Amino acid sequence: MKKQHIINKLFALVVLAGVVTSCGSSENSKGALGSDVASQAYVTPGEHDDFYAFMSGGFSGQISVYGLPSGRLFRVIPVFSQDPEKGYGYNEETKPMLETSFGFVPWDDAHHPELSQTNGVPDGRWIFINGNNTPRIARIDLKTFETAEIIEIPNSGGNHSSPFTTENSEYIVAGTRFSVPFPQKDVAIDTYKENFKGTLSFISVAEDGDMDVAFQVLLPGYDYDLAHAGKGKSHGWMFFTSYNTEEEHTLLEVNASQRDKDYIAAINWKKAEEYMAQGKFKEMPASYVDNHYDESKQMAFSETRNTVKVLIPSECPGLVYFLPTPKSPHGVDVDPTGEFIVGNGKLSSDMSIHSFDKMIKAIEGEKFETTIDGIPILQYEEVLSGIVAQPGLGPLHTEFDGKGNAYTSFFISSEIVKWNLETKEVLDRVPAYYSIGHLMIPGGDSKKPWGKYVVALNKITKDRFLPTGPELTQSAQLYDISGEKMKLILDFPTIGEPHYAQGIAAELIAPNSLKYYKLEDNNHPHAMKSPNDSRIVRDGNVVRVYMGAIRSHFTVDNLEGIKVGDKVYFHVTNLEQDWDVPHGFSVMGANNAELLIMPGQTETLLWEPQREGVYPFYCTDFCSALHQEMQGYARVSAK
Ligand code: CUK
Ligand code: CUA
Repeated sequence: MKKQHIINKLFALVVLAGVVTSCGSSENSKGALGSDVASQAYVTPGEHDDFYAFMSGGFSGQISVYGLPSGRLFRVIPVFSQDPEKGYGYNEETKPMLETSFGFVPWDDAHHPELSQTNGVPDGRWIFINGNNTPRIARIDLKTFETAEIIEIPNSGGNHSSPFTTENSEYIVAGTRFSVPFPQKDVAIDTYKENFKGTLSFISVAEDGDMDVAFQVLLPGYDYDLAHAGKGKSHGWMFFTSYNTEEEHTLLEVNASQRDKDYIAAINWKKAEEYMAQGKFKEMPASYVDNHYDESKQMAFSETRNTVKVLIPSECPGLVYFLPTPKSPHGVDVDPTGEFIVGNGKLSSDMSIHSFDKMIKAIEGEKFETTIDGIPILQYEEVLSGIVAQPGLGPLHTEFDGKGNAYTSFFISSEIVKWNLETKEVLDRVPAYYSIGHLMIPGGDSKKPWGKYVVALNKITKDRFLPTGPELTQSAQLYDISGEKMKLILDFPTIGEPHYAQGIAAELIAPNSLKYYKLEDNNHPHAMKSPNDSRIVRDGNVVRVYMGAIRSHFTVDNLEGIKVGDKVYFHVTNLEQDWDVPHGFSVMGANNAELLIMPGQTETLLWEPQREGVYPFYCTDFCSALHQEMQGYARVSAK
């Protein structure tokens, strides 16, 4: 309560600051954007945007897809959520995607979308995103914009520092936000120091995208918050921030931030591969599932896994080092050259920037303060490149423009600060309305940022949009960064709480976008290839209705012989072979959702009729002038 009060006061100050700085210019103040600024975000009707932006949907468990610079919303991709618009998580084909070792979990808290990369540059094949709550990582196929795989992360408690990629998506990583008993067991919480451990997971990504838990690194019981991979000269390393290095189990602030410095954990994953090849891992029991959507069968399958390979740093010298970093570092970001490692201590008033070259020298010269569980702690001064002095309050995340500049978000002072990587000099600052969390430059965490825009992903909306009751839309802001000074050019609303986002040039995705599924390649076990395959098959109380959908009728439109207590599976195949002609299907009283079937695809709705009668069904997606005639009846008789 008190905290909220202080935050409100800070807002007032920040708003005031915004008004004051905008007096002399028309920039960045509410409602005062000049027409030249407004036109920069304007995309003429019929024209396309230059970039795709993928925003995490936060606690909606989704990803939303926007165009930049227009801020237009194109699609919401359900990932860790059921979505009645698309039937995802309701139809029989996609339900297995939401299976976990805890059963069906149709919700999660998604924070960080991360595009797959080739040679350190986003390549437009897939986007990954973490489920924070029930630790999972999803892979979304950017040909179809559909979730293709969800893998659970074992031995993790909160999957926050995830899923950041290496330069060729050899691995994506997942670090546990909460340390937990390892392996999980019933112990007193105040035995934290002896029983709780942190794990960092390296998930391999095969050529076809298939994810696997390749290995885990067992670490002290800290909280591992965020990560980013080395690139260029630092390729082969992965950096994770940690806080609560006091290993407290009750995180009232007084406990968890006593220390002057926490750590960035630097993991040499090339070395890890050597240790794996030498068999230096421990095979530990673990229970987790891996769910795949098989595109050929158009169906998801769950597989349970029972073991995981674990590397223990004290038995693997050279695998892990700790870099002392002031005051609860949150984000850790590596610049496009791979030299600067920016760990943002959110309770620190300065920013300490580490040097990769100095880190290697410090390792070679054994400039260690001490070791913890066999992990050397490097001397702070030996790895420090320099300090950005007093840049703002509450630094969180940093992205890069590829021209030697860094852009850091400051939550408490609610601003973006641009500074020079070499000189550590602050070059520009703009207010963000209000309380910015992450920020995103298209390609801004990769080797080659596009560097034209930065998007602020703000935590608080307040008065930026028309009010909608107690819950307001989320607030993003777009700034032009092509000049020396940042210029605010657009406010746009977003879905859920978008933590992080990723952007990519449209031409890397648009030409590969699938237009429809080929009927001849449809190997769904209940697919139809032509209207002649329509039929109704009964096996005990299971009734399968093979139904085609084609403008503008269902190939079975009068259905009799169903009894109360039957399980009726409507296997509906969309027989169209053309772009942008989905059909929908639902039946009155269906107690799950509708289907939305893409051309060439088969989807299944389970209906368990409760009462006798005659029930209409119809197509839910407007498909032709005779869409309204695309309908039928199902008759249900007594048992
Ligand atoms: S984050 Cu997840 S709590 Cu700074 Cu990536 Cu907001
Ligand atoms: Cu098919 Cu409307």
